[in-house]
Amino acid sequence: PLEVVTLGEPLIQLTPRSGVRLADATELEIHTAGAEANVALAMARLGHHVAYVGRVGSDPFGDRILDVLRTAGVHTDPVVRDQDRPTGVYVKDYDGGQSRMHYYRRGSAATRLTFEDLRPYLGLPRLFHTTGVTAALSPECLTAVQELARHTRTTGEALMSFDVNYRPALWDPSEAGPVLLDLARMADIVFVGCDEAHHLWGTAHPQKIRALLPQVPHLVVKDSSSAAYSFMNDTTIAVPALPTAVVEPVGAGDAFAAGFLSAVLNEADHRTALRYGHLLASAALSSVADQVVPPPPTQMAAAASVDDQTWS
Ligand code: KDG
Repeated sequence: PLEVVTLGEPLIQLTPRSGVRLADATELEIHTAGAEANVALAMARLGHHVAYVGRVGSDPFGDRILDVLRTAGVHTDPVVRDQDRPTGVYVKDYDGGQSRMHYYRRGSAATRLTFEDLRPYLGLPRLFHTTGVTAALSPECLTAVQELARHTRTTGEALMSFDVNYRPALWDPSEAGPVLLDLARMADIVFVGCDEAHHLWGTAHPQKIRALLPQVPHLVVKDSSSAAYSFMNDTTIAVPALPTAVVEPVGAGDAFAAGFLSAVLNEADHRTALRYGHLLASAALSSVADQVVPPPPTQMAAAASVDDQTWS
């Protein structure tokens, strides 16, 4: 049976060779990306039954994305192929040692996403997952995310997982702040980074972020490389991040969400869920690709079950 449905815009990612500036590059590698697609792939690779809802163009980039998702075992039947609009693209630049993202996605196929695209899957999964990236793409996309949140809230038939995922290139904090706060308040599981909470809501303090989202059944606050906090009812748990030599950070948040949600679906406790998140984030940080190849489930389980001293 279907466990997870993710909603979003899958992207083609073009990347120069590591360390080469885009302005000097003569070759670009092609990868697939997109926050929700990254979560879908990682969860399918962890053995979950996952479906992806989104839109791509009727172009070779769209073919490629569907091929990558299907090869990983993600169901893609309701992905709409738009005849007129292209698949979204982003280009990663290595400038001065830092990677920067340049979007070529305005007016892409996915900007026409609607709640109707989700219709074939209503009532089926245990969990829906989407992010603030999708909410930022167009008024139609924002409505689709809001309707999904309302649907899960009123029917109670599935959990809604929402990663705040603020992208400054897509909208200003003054516009995004209240919209993303409202969406987070409607979700059952929320992921937010301290840095993005600071940009959006003026606080990077985990307890103060909790005070903004007091009713969220399961709030996860990530303090970049130091720790992640889980707030559930009156309980707070903090788990330190794994020391990792960072090759490239993009995709680590999606990997964290995938690991955490996998543990939730397996009915693991919070500490284990945070550890699964860190384990996958660490794998993503160690690679230039946005999409993570998780360690085999038995290895994950063994790594997550060590005692506190061994973990930190
Ligand atoms: O979280 C990683 C994503 O940021 C990346 O894959 C591209 O989806 C993307 C976005 O919109 O930024």
